[in-house]
Amino acid sequence: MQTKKQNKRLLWWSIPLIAVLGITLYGCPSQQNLAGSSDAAQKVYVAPGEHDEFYGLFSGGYSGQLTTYGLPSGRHLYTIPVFSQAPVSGYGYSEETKPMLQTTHGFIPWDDAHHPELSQTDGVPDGRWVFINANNTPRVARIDLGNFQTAEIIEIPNAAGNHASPFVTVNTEYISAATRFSVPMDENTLENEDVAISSYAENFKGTLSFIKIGEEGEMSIDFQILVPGFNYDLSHAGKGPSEDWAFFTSYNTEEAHTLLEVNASRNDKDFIAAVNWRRAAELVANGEGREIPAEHYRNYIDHDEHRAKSELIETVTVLDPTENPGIIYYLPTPKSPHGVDVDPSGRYIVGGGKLSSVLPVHSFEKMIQAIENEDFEGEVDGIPVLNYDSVIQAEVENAGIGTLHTEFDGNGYAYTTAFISSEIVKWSLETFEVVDRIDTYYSPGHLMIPGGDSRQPAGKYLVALNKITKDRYLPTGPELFHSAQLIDISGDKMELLLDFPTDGEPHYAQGIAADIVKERQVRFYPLEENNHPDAVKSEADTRVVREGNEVHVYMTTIRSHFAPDNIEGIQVGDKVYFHVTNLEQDWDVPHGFAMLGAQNAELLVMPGETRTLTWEPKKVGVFPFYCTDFCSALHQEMQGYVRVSPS
Ligand code: CUK
Ligand code: CUA
Repeated sequence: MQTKKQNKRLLWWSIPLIAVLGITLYGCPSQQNLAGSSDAAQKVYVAPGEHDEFYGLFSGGYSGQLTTYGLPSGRHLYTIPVFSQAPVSGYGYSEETKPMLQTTHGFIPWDDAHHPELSQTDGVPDGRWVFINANNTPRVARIDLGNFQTAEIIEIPNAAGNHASPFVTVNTEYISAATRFSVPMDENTLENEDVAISSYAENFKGTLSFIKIGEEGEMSIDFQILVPGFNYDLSHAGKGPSEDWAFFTSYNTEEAHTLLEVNASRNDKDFIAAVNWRRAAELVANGEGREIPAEHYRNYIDHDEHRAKSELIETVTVLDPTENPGIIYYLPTPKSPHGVDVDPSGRYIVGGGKLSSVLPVHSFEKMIQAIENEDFEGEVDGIPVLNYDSVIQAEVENAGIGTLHTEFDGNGYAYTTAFISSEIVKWSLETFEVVDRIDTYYSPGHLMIPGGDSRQPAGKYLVALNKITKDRYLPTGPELFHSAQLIDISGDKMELLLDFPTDGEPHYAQGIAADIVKERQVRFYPLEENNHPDAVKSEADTRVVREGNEVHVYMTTIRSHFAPDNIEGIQVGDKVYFHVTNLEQDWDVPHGFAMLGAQNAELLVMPGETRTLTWEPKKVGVFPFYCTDFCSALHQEMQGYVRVSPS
């Protein structure tokens, strides 16, 4: 999926396609659904004080964050800052969190986050972490679901745009990444080169990356596979029989570099790349592949010091398929596929044919046979292309127009979004026939069933993540929040239950039973475990220290005062560091810190943590600071002054 604007363009030029197919655009936008019955209301009602059954973890798209909703209520619970600065908490502003946003392009305070993916154990979401990709400056983040905070971000070198990411293998051995845009790469170093864009076909290349996940979740790029200069779109790892494999869609196999909406839609078929990651990993472990210079940052929370640190990594290992046969094969797949989804049994690989009239379903078993029989219809840059007729299991007919993504209910059915015909289509994994369809409002991109891309879906609810909102809510000017729709899939017929607005542009989402995540929750950080070098553990230790032009204020907060609360001896031209330690040892008692004229944001300091805000006073006078979070009846009294004198 592209941006709203690009989608509308896709919609626009796809109209002739619809006519050609002789299918009318149904789901007329003005038609109302029957949701709103007391039955639907009953199903989404979560009484005051009660908890939702599922956590929904939604990507924020161009907000760069990850938002959390309760399901079935659709209540917005929390927003986790990931790739974008968040003034609300000081993420990306405080000295402790700034290193998270470090890249080889410098400090990047924004990105476009598309796909959250839960860690899995034995193919089932385990509630430890959720990963999410940065599409613009290629990165992947890991969020700890114990505290709902970003714990780590790794940059992906030799890539431009990271869209097909970060999908997990069955035991979270690896997560995937891939370049969305191919770029010119030097033959030996893979460094981006200064060449004519028209030399695309000759010079541009792509990479697929496999990021290894350690015991504690630490991320490292184990290897990259060099691939032809297509666009790589989505991925999913296999499971069960296919668990050693991962699948990536590619479009623009035409290798066009201009007006892709026409020039990259010429080929009858593009490819799903099937990668034997297990074999590739073994090759790398045995010393195969080439280690090349490829600087990239790994930013992580140092749990001892409770703050982020940046580490520059200098190399990466690259596997060239021509030198390492057997690690990658192409499955021809009709017309610019978008999503690629593997059913819970691991037997079927479903492509999303954006411009295709049928939904292609490949068979893993047939794929393995075709590889063994060398049943190839050709090769591209040394990568064998399997024979379409030999690997295809079924072409689902009448699955809607503009099919994008598929999830599964674990009861033998698949659900596919159709962007152009604006509907969700339910089909059988046995007969490959459509059994039900429901209109969505409007134009769904991804959909989500809790566990719906795992071995064990909870086939109760489905969330449609719609790209276009129009008239669904009270109008808010030209910009409307995107709309999610909750659909009951527990019966034979899908039933629309609820609309709820979302923040940013949620592309994909994940859902997980609330109990699994609830168990892991941290309520505060023990003060005795805070080894931040600028922490103070009691008011007796608070102090102001001058080092040349730098002034360090070691402060504490506790209901309802700062220590110290009056600070003198600051001069214009100083750089003041407020190191604020929250002494509270209780759940849900952060204190805030805001300084008049501070050039960045506030701080929101969690109980037991230390956060640092800098301030460069420009004027002489006495300036107040205060707590921004209503923490007690005397919150309004929680204030202080800084006196600034001439230098
Ligand atoms: S998505 Cu990223 S452009 Cu279909 Cu996974 Cu929307
Ligand atoms: Cu502390 Cu308000």
